[in-house]
Amino acid sequence: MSNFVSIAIENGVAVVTIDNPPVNALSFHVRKPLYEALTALRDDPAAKAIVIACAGRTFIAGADITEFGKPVEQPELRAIIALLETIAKPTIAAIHGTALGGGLELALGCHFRVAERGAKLGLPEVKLGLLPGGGGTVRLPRLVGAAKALGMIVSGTPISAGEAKAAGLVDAVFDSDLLAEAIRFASEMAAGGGPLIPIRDRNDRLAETDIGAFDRQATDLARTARGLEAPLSCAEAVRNAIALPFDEALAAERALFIKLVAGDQSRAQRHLFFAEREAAKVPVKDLQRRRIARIGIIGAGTMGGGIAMAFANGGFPVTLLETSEEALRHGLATIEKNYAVSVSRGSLTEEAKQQRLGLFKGSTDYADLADCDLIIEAVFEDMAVKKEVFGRLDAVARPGAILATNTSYLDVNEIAASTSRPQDVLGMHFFSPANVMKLLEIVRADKTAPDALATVTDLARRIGKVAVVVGVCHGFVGNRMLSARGAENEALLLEGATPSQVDKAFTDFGWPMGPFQMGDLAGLDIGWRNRKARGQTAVIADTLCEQGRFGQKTGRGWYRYEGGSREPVADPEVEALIRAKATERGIAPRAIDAEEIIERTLYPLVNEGAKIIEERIAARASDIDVVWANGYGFPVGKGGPMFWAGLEGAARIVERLGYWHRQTGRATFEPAPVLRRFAETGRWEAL
Ligand code: T1G
Repeated sequence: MSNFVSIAIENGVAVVTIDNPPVNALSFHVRKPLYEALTALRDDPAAKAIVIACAGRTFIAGADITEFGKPVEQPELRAIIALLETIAKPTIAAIHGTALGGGLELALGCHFRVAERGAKLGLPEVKLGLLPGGGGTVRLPRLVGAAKALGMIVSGTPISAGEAKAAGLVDAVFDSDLLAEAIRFASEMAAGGGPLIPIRDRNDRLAETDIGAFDRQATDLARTARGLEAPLSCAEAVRNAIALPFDEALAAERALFIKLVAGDQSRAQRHLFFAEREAAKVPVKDLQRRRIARIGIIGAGTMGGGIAMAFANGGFPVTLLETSEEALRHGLATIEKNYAVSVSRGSLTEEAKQQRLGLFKGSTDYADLADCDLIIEAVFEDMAVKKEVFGRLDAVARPGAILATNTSYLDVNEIAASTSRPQDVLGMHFFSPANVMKLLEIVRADKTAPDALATVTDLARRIGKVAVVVGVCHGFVGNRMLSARGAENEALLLEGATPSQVDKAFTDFGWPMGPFQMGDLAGLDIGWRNRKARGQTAVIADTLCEQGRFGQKTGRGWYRYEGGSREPVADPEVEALIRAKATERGIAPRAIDAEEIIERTLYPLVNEGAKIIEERIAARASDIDVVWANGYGFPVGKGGPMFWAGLEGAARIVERLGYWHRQTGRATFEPAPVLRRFAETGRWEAL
């Protein structure tokens, strides 16, 4: 057969094994021999039943995403599934690991699906800006019902083998020895397991559909799309499965897929898929990782507690250190309360909660950190305090332990210099809430050892984080660019825009919320404290803080929040304050449109990213996209600021930045050389 597909027939059962590491993607070099194997077995009397299985760690994880955008090589996946449905002998998919996308669609072409207990099954195409293009939107509803199928396809979230069995997606779940059990199942089916009805011919589950409920569900899901086309197309395709004959619905699915796969949004989301994986790769090859068994966290406040939970969630024992028994007790109580909330919401079992709480050990004595392999401080954001902590760590931590600071902008080189082991020191900048937010900026200091960096980068994935290695500068990548994005915010208000207009320009762009609503959510006092520490002012925000208007937590900030609601309401008092400050500065208000707001906020964002590439603070432009898509809500359908610069047109960005630079003289608008180079070559690269 081929290196990627093999056949073995034993006791009348043919086993077709796919072996295409690392995830058995349905690349062309798999599809062709697979099609040939199934054609041969369809006509081979020695084969009474056919099992499709995979070697390696997982069943087929989908179509080969690297093939999208290139000429399609026959046979396509759809032809293989159509062939499967002509086979008049039992066909069984034996699923382990993850059956995703085209992998699950291939399994839906079989008469039966069996899975190992730990397997997961899903159609995550929507996360790539696509919809299932191998018949999944038409077959899955016929097996599990339209409502369940709609939820799975629009969310893209896989389900467990147990849930799949309960939903009718798999016919049997085995605790061990999947292949032997699958062969046994196939023999039973061949011996007389009842009629072999392809899913395309099963309509009973569809007939049960409550169309009104379905349409309400689809409408609710559409609200979460936030400008993304794929979720809407997914819902339309499943609706077609209900309303149209099978082949018409299949053709409609194909048309929707062709449109999405060629669109900018899917290109952007596929860019982010590979960018996240690229960001996690440390350039130094064959590095021995350090052994990490126990984690030490210094500080049990909001950040320290969240970081501790992130590691406990990943199964790591955690020693949590505080300065006093009272602070420690409060920190541990907060962690327990957070887990209790997850249990009450049904996202965590009581057993899992107890198991995770069992991983915590509290202490107020630094000596108790001596057996920790990675120690992360999350103490007050003050250099003197950080240096004192690292000085004490240097004295108690075992040789080779990695010492990490959670600082969000302080100089990690300076912190490392306060120890005798700078090679073991790096930054791990988590984003609050640290047990939820996926982004982790790993700060590579000048003397950080490559193996320490690689160890922490691998560890990040084990606790479900998206890691990006960044260099040392004020604010690293994310916060530094956030400052550039916000530099014009008050100028826009003084010149005539309202907070609501600015925020609407952002949400219309696809952001979850705009800068002023975000400030009210985070608390305006945080920025106020940082500005005072750095001797900076913000004429309007400082006045709001002086009036005690810190945002949602005080019921008033840029907006009013009535009766404890989180819904922002425009506040005439704030608009009067803005006008008064403008009048003091002789600024006459003028109409400011959304295009100008985007030019004066997001173009400087891109420009700062170009400077970060120039200074080698980020190794790749795509790393910057990963930071912004995972840590700051940049719309995934636009691929991150640097990918979006290509969509927007870099030459236009350069020209408009130049205009605003001439208008205002402000440095954030001066086009960076790397940006100019990108406009000329289409490539982001340091000069
Ligand atoms: N195609 C090509 N490469 C893939 C791939 C895929 N589908 N999935 C993973 N890789 C690469 C990945 O880039 C990385 O490469 C390596 O495999 C390990 O991946 C017609 C249209 C399966 C849960 O969306 O979710 O089917 O960096 O680091 O953490 O309807 O990979 O080593 O060079 O992520 O163990 C739908 C995508 C496709 C699933 C494993 N399927 N993959 O996670 O490993 S579209 C998906 C994943 C489709 C049909 C439609 C995960 C994983 P490198 P990894 P992991």
